[in-house]
Amino acid sequence: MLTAYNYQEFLSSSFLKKESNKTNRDIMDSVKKIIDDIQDKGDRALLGYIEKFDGVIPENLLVSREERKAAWKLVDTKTITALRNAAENIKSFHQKQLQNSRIMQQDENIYAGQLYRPIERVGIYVPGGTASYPSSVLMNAIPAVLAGVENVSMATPVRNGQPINPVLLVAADIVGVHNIYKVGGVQAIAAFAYGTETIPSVDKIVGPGNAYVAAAKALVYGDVGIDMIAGPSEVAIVADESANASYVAADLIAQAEHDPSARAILFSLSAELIDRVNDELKNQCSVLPREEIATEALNVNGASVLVSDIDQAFELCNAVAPEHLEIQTERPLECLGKVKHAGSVFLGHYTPEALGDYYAGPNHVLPTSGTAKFSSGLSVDDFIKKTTFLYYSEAALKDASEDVMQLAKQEQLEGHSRAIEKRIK
Ligand code: HSO
Ligand code: ZN
Repeated sequence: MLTAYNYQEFLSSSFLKKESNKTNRDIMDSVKKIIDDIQDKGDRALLGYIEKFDGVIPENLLVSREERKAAWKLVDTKTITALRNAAENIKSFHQKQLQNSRIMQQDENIYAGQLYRPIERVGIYVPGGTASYPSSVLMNAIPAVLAGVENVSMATPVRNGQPINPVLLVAADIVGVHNIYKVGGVQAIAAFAYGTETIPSVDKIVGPGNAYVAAAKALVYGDVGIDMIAGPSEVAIVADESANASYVAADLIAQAEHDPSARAILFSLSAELIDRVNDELKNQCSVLPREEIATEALNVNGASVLVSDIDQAFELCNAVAPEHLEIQTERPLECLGKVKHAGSVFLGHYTPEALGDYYAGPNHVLPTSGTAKFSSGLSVDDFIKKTTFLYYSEAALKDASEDVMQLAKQEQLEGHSRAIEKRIK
């Protein structure tokens, strides 16, 4: 099931090649046309695209209070409890990410520092179809609300007049999403970016989506902020002889069932473990509701790499910079220092990624496709801006004046120099 590699083979495998965004580029033209249209014509264009792509124009784009209230009656109490408990865990983890504004330099003549201020308006995109996850509502909205965002809106498509999944609406209520709009795809991103008569614009758009949504986010970036352009989900597992093959296989499958292009990589110190994991994969996939998706992902994008020692495992793993990294070894905490690049790390035999996907506290919106080399998972920081401030007394300005005027003259900006000079005379 998993394609077998050794150290050398893996180094030259496709897992370590940068993927181009070519498919995105191919669809850019059509996506740009929709965005331009909505920017120009507002609701009139927006409603036209909703009809074209989703079949029916909802009577009201804004989900009403009554619809949100009614959703609670359609969701069983176990699910509500689980969502509430998950939300509590996620809140308490993200709460500790908050930082106060600070003065970083201070004497009687000079002070300087940073003001931390929330973004005012955020739009969360929630896809329709099979990747429409209530857990993603929690993961995107909680850090925004904690950061102090005044208005958190959400957009999700309504296909052919079908009602929105009530669990999404309940999740949105639990975390305090203010407005929910029945619009999806490129239309939703354009409306959030530029605003229409019924959908106010936001300052930042977050949330996953298909290739069209990703292309739309890339196009509006700069006019508004975006979180990231997410690729297919991936997991890497570093395992030694102490690992349980059935747990390892289960976690590879949990990733693989997301998407046929999901990646699952096992770095193993034991050849025997690889054999046992492959047997387990076969057995466990055969009784999985999403067998077809998982099997395809594992066959096409699944890998096992036999490594000679733990350092070799981490060398390769850091080269992949996986979105999720599980360390199923005897002393996992001792390996944490070897991790250079990964979105989120899961330590030990009883910490499956699924725990983090839903519940434990850390965010599940994470950098994919090797982007963990330069970026981080979603946190309250994504909803905060840092504004620097500065105060100089007359005496302090005098002290600095000669250097500043010299540098201004170097750049031939005499006006700058005089702005100093006027004050020190
Ligand atoms: N593993 C996904 C998140 C998710 N899993 C949502 C289940 N629901 C990407 O990190
Ligand atoms: Zn998942």
